[in-house]
Amino acid sequence: MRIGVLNGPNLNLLGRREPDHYGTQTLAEIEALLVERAEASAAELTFFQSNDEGDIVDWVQTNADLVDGWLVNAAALTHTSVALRDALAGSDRPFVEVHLSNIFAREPFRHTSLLSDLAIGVIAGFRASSYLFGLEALVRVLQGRGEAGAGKAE
Ligand code: CA2
Repeated sequence: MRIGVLNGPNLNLLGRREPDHYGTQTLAEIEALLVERAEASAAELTFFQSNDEGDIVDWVQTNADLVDGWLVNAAALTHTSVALRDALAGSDRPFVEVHLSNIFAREPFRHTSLLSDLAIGVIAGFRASSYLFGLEALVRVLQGRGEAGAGKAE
């Protein structure tokens, strides 16, 4: 099983600023935790982070046929990007949307996600653990062991 792990703009800065919202772990540390967890499920992870919306859309298009599903923290693009929404929908692969912070406890503009109704599920607010919970949920669904809301991208 292969899973694409996508991180959007500014997440390369994790661990250096805004720990109250995003925790203290760096993106590299979170990726290492995910690799460790994925090994137990015999899942292979492919990581990508970019600050560029076009590069992210290109990466989804290029990898769609190579992965079974996506773990997505689109960061600010969550709230703005029809292009990423369309790319994920077009990939025909299920995805779990994750957020470090609880976006519903923050500014109103973060309460709207252009991705959530396509996702098989959404996990927000558990800092780095959101990724681990998201991976666990995605693996269970891909293995046919878990139930999920019918994500329209599936
Ligand atoms: O809570 C999340 O995971 C977010 O996706 C993070 C995004 C934010 O725009 C979303 O509303 C919620 C922002 C990521 C920015 O990350 C930084 C990390 C350290 C320093 C500055 C920004």
